[in-house]
Amino acid sequence: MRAISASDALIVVDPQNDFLPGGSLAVPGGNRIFEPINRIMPLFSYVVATRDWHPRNHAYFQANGGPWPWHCLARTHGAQFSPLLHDEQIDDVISKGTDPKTDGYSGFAATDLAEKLRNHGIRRVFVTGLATDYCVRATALDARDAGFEVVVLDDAIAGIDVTPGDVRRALDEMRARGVQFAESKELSETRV
Ligand code: VGL
Ligand code: ZN
Repeated sequence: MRAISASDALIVVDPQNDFLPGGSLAVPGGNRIFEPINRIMPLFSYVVATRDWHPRNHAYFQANGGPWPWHCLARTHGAQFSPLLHDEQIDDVISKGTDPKTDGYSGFAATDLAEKLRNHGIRRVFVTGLATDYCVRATALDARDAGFEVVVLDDAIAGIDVTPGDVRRALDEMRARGVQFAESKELSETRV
């Protein structure tokens, strides 16, 4: 069991309509993340959600010569959080991918996420959300680089696997960089 305390934060990466079934860049089985995320949110005193929040001229859209179909255009329905998420439990929302030239995969890229976590006295982050092989991977690795202990919750992530094996490789890379893995059911309240 892992007891959750006030120095732990939950990070929910990109739980947005466009990354879910029916969305323009749907992650297969993406809705699996919501049951565990909604169940564990009450254990945390600080919950942050990131959102992909792209301008139309973002270089990573196919229309602009990049790899991805349109997704998460700022202020559109596709960029909204899924109605399956209990979003009243989110303390802060971090918009990323707003710079047209950089991928914006990581919740730490050109945002104040690290500063917000430090201001809340956070030392360990639990990472959940979409997609394992892009934004979850980048966010978990950057959290390590920023000096946080990082635990990715296996049952609260889902990946794209554009090239089969991408998810496997992302998990291996995270593990090699000191990211830990756990199941949401292993989390418990701190008992005093
Ligand atoms: C993501 C591809 C493009 C993600 C964002 O949230 O993992 N993937 N933009
Ligand atoms: Zn994106």
